[in-house]
Amino acid sequence: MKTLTKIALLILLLAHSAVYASVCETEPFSTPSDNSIETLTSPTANPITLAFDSGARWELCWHVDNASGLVLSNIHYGGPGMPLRKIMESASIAQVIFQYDEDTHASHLISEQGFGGENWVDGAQLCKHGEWVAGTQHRICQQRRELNLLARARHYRSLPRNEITLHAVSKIGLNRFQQVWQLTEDGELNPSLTYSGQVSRFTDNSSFGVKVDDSGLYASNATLLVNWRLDFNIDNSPTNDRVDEFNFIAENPTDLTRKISITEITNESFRKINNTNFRGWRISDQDLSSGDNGESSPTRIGYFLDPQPSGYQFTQNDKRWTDFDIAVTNQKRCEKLASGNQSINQDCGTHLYEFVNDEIIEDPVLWFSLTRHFTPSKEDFPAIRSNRIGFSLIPFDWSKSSPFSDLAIPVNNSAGQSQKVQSQ
Ligand SMILES: [Ca+2]
Ligand SMILES: [Ca+2]
Ligand SMILES: [Ca+2]
Repeated sequence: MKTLTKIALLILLLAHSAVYASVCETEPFSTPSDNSIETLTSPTANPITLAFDSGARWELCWHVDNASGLVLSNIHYGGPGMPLRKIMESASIAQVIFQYDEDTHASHLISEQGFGGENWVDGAQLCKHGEWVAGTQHRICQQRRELNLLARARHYRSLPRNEITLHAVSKIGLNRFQQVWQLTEDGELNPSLTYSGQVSRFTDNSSFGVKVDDSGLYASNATLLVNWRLDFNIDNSPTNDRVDEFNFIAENPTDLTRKISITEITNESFRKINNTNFRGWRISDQDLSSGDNGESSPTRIGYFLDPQPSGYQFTQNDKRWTDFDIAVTNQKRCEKLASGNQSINQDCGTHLYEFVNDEIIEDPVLWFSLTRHFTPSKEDFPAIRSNRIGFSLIPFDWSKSSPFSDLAIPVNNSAGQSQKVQSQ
């Protein structure tokens, strides 16, 4: 009976994979226009399955866009014994703003230069600890590693938690940018960008740089803002997704307990982080509950955006969207870049401040920014040490109990042997 069930499951999975592969044939993320970044051929999305021994797996598509570099699309996750469920339509970097402390002008790297095209690095030396994943036009690097523990209990062997990371590198001048997407076994998705390279800018003003040699000049400090565009589409039903802001409020400073305040964001808006209230944002499907008593349960399947690493602010007079940490917009196909959007879509708005115009949100898109200030150091000179900027997207009420609990292995102390727990 068990064998028959396994065969039926295998057939279902194979049928699903066949359907899934064709879903990757999506249209290009950005369309070439007269003043666009040079486009030779349209990118084609490539399917990829990332499977863990536990049965958990991710399925998604990837392609290289001239502006954003690596773009993930049609992202699905399923825990052990759980069906694959769609999470996002697409996820990508929507802008990287780079500014030296002494400059008044900032470079908008994604719209002005792009992470794809000539700046994409397909070099063989970049996947030393992983394996290449070949696409139709480019390849990316995939790495696996054990993180921490999924489950630990007395008399049970600890269950390790694994992750698979996708890596893509772009170079602009002497600056090196590595996009990393960490996809964990238990459904967490952690986007990040690592900046490194070589010092290429010096100043004679000690207020704006660091002394790294005897030249009398200072290696310049700079600020980097990264904005990610996350078009959630939970369970492949985009118009019933909603965004809520969470605040954890202590009524007075000496309180050890905090009340949760949840407010729906119904119209396009900008929001800021609030470290005091541990503010975060959840996107969830209004009709989908993981419990059997879905009708009475107030919780819905979703993802929580934890902005905890945020803490710096990038301020520019003419780019007011950078004053905020997150924007929520109603999905529009032509709104792809947080600024300089007209370089790839001429008939669309230019930047986020134009996209956010109080529309009612039917199909939400999150735009999340993180900013870091960095200073070169004498120890690393002439290199710039790696600066990682990243955050977490955490599954929220995705299942009514841990899908990993049946996988724990009890240890038989007397015989010193172990035996797998049968879940059936
Ligand atoms: Ca939905
Ligand atoms: Ca709008
Ligand atoms: Ca959406």
